[in-house]
Order: sequence, then structure tokens, then C-alpha cells
Amino acid sequence: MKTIYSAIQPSGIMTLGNYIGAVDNWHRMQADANNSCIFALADLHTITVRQEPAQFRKNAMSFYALLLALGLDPKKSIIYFQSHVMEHAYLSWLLNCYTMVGEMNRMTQFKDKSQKHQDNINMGLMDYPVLMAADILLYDTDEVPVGIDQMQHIEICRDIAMRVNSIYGDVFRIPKGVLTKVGAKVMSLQDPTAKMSKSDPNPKAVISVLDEDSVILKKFKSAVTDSETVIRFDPENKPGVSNLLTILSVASGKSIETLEKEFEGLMYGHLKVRTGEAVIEMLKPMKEEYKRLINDEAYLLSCAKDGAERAAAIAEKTLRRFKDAIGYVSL
Ligand code: ATP
Ligand code: LTN
Repeated sequence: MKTIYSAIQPSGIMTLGNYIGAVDNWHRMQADANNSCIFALADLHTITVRQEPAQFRKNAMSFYALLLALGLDPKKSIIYFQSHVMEHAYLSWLLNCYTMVGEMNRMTQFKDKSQKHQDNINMGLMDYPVLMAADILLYDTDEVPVGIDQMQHIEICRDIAMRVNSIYGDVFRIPKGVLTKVGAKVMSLQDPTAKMSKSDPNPKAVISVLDEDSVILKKFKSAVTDSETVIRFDPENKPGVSNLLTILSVASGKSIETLEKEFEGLMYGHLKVRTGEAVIEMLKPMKEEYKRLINDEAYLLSCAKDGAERAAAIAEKTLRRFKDAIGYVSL
């Protein structure tokens, strides 16, 4: 059995980028009988950026319902809130003592987020990758499916784990990051050279998986392309068109080459509408299931409790192993 671990922050909305780059991939991994999957809502990470309490709670429940609505199965996989398993924060502290300030200082996401939130460059923002390393290492993870923006954090997690192992012997399993083949980076619809991001202030740039159908179509119709007329996959020179082809490929299940042929001689307008329609179709079953689940808080909480208990049972053992290796007195 291979252990698969990943997490998403329940902040703001779930975007089409999150879905294609992350959650859809989790779904495929869950379908493989050789995988044992653990998926978390990284709600400890979320407060590195200030959250309004009522909205935070609402987002967290909404994300949990979305994960189930998107086909993650709380019986097959462990699906839980990070904040419900105390070992994450504990291991994070221990790992801090095996992580260098310089290593954290050069993390791209830390630099970006410090720029964006200059009034709140808190320690958590800097320590974010160490908590993420704790998440992954607690479960003896083999593979971590993520979008490309998280690969640097996986690398640092591996470095920290190898450092610990080089001091104490085999404490941690060394994980590997895995990328989705198509759609590892879905771009903004308004600036196709930037990642589609849930924290983008321009709502036209981002598709929420819960957007109304008419809104989705409208956003695709106004997607930024280029001044040529040829529909060709060329992310360097034609980032907008290439982004639409990537999204359509995922939503329709057709390869990009097939789509290039289908769209020969057609206009950008056709590509935009077809992509919008395919995304609407792709999201339809999930939306109906979401509406049902979000009104059943008791069920969601019982799944989350079960997930937390199963996660804690694994996490406790790993933490104990590390504490024993360090030399803590055990009772
Ligand atoms: P923010 O931009 O505010 O940091 P985010 O949209 O990147 O948020 P995260 O919670 O950081 O969302 O990411 C959750 C998962 O979704 C990660 O695995 C990340 O790599 C993936 N992901 C996020 N945005 C994209 C995107 N545009 N394309 C592909 N994958 C993405
Ligand atoms: N940092 C990730 C979310 C995250 C994560 C993890 C992903 C937190 N812990 C462990 C994989 C494994 C993000 O912002 N996308």
C-alpha cells in the first residue's frame, strides 16, 4: 500500500485551479486500490492570513462539504481538519528546531505573501512550510499530490526529514511530490501569465467551483487571449489560449492535440464558449451533491470526527517515535 497525503486551505473560495490542480487528482488517487489516502483541510495554515471568525468557520464547513461532493469518500479515505489533530502543531515545533531560518527566508511563497500582507508578516507565515512538513511526515507519506507552486515546500520537507534521519536514524519516511500532468497550473482568466488564485481581488479572473452557470460562462467569454486568431497550444507566446485549451482538455477528457485539430479555422469566441460549457458540465453533479451536504451539518461533523480519530491514531505513533529518538522522557 502507498500512503497518499495532501491538504488544502479552507480560505475564501475553492477555485477551478484548486479543483483541476489538486482535488481532481486526489479523486483519481483514491480510486486506486493500492493507495491509502489522507486528505486534510489545512485550517492551521489558514490563520497565517487574518480571518474573520464567522466567515472562517463557514468556509471550513463549505470546503469539507465540497471535498465530499467532489467525490472524496470519508469511508475509503481519511478526510479531516488539521486543527482537530494536535500532533500537527506539536511536530511542527520539534521540526522547527531542525530547520534553518535561512531556508525559510528563501521560500517563494513566503516572499510573495510577505509582499501581499506587509502589515502582517507574522511568524506563522514564515513557519508555514515547517507545519506543512509536519502534516506530511506524521503519516509516513509516500506521495504528495500538489500543484506546481507547492513543490518547493515538498523539497524543504524532504530536506528536513533527511536531516532528522541523518542525526537519529530512520525516523521519517521520505515523501515524494507528484504533479498532475495536465493542469498543474491553471492560469488567471484576466492575466494568463499569473496563477488562478483564490486570493485574487479580481473576481473575473477566477472561477469558483460554486459559481452559477451563467457566471461561469460570462467569465470565460471575457477571458483575456491575444491579438492573433490561431488556436494553438503555446503557453509561452499564447498563454491565454493555451490556458483555455488546458482547461477544456481536463473538462472534456480530450487531449490538447485533438482539441487543436477540432478548433482549426474556428475563432477564439468558439473556444471560450466551449470551455465555459464543458466546465459547467464537469461541475454539475458536484454542485447538486454540495447543496444536499451543506444542509446536513450533523453528517459532515460526524465524518470529520471519524476522520480526526483515524488520523490521530497514526499521527500519535509517528510523534512518539520521533520524541523517543530525540531522547524525551516518556511516562
Ligand atoms: P492562494 O493563491 O491564496 O495561496 P491557492 O488558490 O493557491 O491560494 P491553496 O490552498 O494554496 O490555494 O492550494 C490548494 C492546492 O491547489 C495546492 O495543491 C495548489 O498547488 C493547488 N492550486 C492552487 N491554485 C492552482 C492553480 N491555479 N493551478 C493548479 N493548481 C493550483
Ligand atoms: N500549503 C498547501 C496546503 C497544505 C498541504 C499540506 C499540501 C498544507 N499542508 C500538506 C500538501 C501536503 C497549499 O497552500 N496549497
